[in-house]
Amino acid sequence: MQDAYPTRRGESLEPFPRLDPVVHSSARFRWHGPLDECALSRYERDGFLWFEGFFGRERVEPFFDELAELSRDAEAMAADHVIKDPDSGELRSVFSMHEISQRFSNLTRDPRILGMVQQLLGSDVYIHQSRINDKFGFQGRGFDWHSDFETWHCEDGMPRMRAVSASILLTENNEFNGPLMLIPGSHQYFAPCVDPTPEENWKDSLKKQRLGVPEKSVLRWLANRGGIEAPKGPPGSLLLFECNTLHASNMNMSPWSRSNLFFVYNSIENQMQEPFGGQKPRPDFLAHRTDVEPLTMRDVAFEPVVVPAHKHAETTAQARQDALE
Ligand code: 6CS
Ligand code: FE
Repeated sequence: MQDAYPTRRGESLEPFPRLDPVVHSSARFRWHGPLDECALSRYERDGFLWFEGFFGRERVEPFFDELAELSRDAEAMAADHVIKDPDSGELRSVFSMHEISQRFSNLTRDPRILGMVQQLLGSDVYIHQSRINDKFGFQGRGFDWHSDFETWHCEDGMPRMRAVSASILLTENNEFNGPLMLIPGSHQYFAPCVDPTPEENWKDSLKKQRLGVPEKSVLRWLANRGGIEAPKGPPGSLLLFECNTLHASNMNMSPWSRSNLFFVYNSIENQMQEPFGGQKPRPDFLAHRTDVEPLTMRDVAFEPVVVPAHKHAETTAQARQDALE
């Protein structure tokens, strides 16, 4: 089979410009969504859009509480889709939250988020993967540089770059607790990786990623062109990022936890095939491939978006207060 995005072939391959559009415009979706032309072209240029305070803090608190409840449930914590830190045993990621919880499922169909995602992907969409990444105070480990698309293409068989991640902050992200870092413009290139993927790589990679990290010379070249940005803000802030945008995060050196929720939306026209790396497909909780249905907007009245005028010092103080309670 011809592979548009060869990677992990055991040899060093040059990066090359992406073969897919960034905004997959279609007349039906392009002109009927919340994003204006200015936002669409910013996304096209940078590979992400940041909305500080998109939801109010009180709107996302129940999601964090539900996660805290889950972490106290020994049986739930033993499930395959719950990933723990190999050193501390603390929660690192929980996958498939939208299948476990109605509250999370409803949020995937929030009309404002879904409206933007459909506009970017130019079609109906479904959830390819959902997860919470948790970094506890003083110990939460980081994630090395990677493009999610590179993994999803190689390990799950995602054919083209036509997916977008929505990351909703459940706790404040600040410069101390390991916020996500992105390389603006990096989504314009596909950076093939070298080492081949062993079977069941996901059992290790979700704890500590070794494969799927581009070569340092390529990372240097892309970061020198686009710089590095780390959006920071209060709980309820939203980051939309293109599936091929390179990102990473540092360890959490602060006492405050950093919890981010991710919904990965994929175009209904870009469903999984056989993994391009040649291994067995990963489980459905990592890459949804069975009974895929397009999402429909949640049938509720629009809740007004209240954007509080948070100042950084106030939110940091609030995070400190939350940690003490
Ligand atoms: O293996 C995966 O699907 C993923 N791994 C990383 C490091 N980021 C995105 C995704 O959850
Ligand atoms: Fe990632």
